[in-house]
Amino acid sequence: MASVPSSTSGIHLPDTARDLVKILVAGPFGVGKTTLIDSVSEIRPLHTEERLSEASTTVDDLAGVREKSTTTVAIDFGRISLTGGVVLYLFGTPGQERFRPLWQDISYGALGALVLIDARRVDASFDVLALVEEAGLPYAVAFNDFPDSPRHYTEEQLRGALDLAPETPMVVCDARDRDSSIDALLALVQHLIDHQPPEQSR
Ligand SMILES: Nc1nc2c(ncn2[C@@H]2O[C@H](COP(=O)(O)OP(=O)(O)OP(=O)(O)O)[C@@H](O)[C@H]2O)c(=O)[nH]1
Ligand SMILES: [Mg+2]
Repeated sequence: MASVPSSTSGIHLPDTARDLVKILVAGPFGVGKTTLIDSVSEIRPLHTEERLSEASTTVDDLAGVREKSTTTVAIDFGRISLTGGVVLYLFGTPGQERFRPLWQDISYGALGALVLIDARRVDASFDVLALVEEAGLPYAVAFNDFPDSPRHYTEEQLRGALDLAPETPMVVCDARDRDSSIDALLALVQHLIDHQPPEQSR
């Protein structure tokens, strides 16, 4: 199982880098994608944040994310090196529907996706899950834990609500916490290793 070396800093790739993997961090508006990439990236992350304006309130659904003041308008980008020479290049997708035309370009060449979910508004994730499935990307889902997230649902109920395949990893994370976010990415990496197509198996 991959893990993270104790020291991962600096802009240069470690000499041990062997497998460079593009990963999408996807999810609906305001679920914590930018926050997760910020918390795990060993390089200064690239963000394309713009302030939410009055004008956007008629276009963007702010339900559940009232306190949000900025939004990603193109991509987030970060990098994290794991042990065993695996380096993840993290591409955060914009959450808002009006930026969907960017999706095909951003997802090009990705090996998998970590789909962040907000348990307070699970239905907001359906579009993104459909996009990831249409793209044929293997994925893991991570419930980003907000203080008022409902805690009474069973794993079975959550899997049922999202219509997840039994093998799809489902974890809970706190996108603000590096270790917790890395654990979510590791669940995805393990899934990719376990389900890689036969021709890529070594
Ligand atoms: N309590 C709590 N707040 C969080 C967590 N993750 C993100 N936030 C807050 O939620 C807000 C949304 O986070 P972002 O990271 O901007 O969300 P996003 O998915 O990138 O949003 P868009 O790019 O606009 O789609 C921010 O104010 C974060 O500080 C979390 O795990 N717990
Ligand atoms: Mg964002």
